[in-house]
Amino acid sequence: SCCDTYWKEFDKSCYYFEVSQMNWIDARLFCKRINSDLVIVNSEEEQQYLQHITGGVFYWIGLQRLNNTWTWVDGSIIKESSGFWRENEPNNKGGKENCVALTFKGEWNDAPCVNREYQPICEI
Ligand code: 2F8
Ligand code: CA
Repeated sequence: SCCDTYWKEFDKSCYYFEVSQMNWIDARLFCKRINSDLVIVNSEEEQQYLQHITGGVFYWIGLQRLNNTWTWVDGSIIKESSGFWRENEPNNKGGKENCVALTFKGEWNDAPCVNREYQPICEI
């Protein structure tokens, strides 16, 4: 167990589940201030780990739509079809849903990057 106090370990990563809510931009800054970034979900196993631990709470993850492309905070991109989306998502409701959150069941939803406050999950 290499993770610092208050961090949780899974498959060589450490995760910090922050309890205060903020918009996606501030969530990313929050993670950076503690030497991490918003979580990148690289596998079904990681998705399931997050899904188990986050039940009932909405959290930001490190995925955003940039130039119509789903882009992780490390710059890597994914096909929309490879995500763990909630049914009928992403729907870009209102035309401004460019950031991604885990819903209360841990599935992904596109949501507005500002004027919407969820808790950050940071990963190192
Ligand atoms: O029904 C799904 C829909 O729910 C909300 O809109 C009513 C979400 N809005 C926000 O999170 C701001 C939508 O993103 C979501 O698609
Ligand atoms: Ca949506």
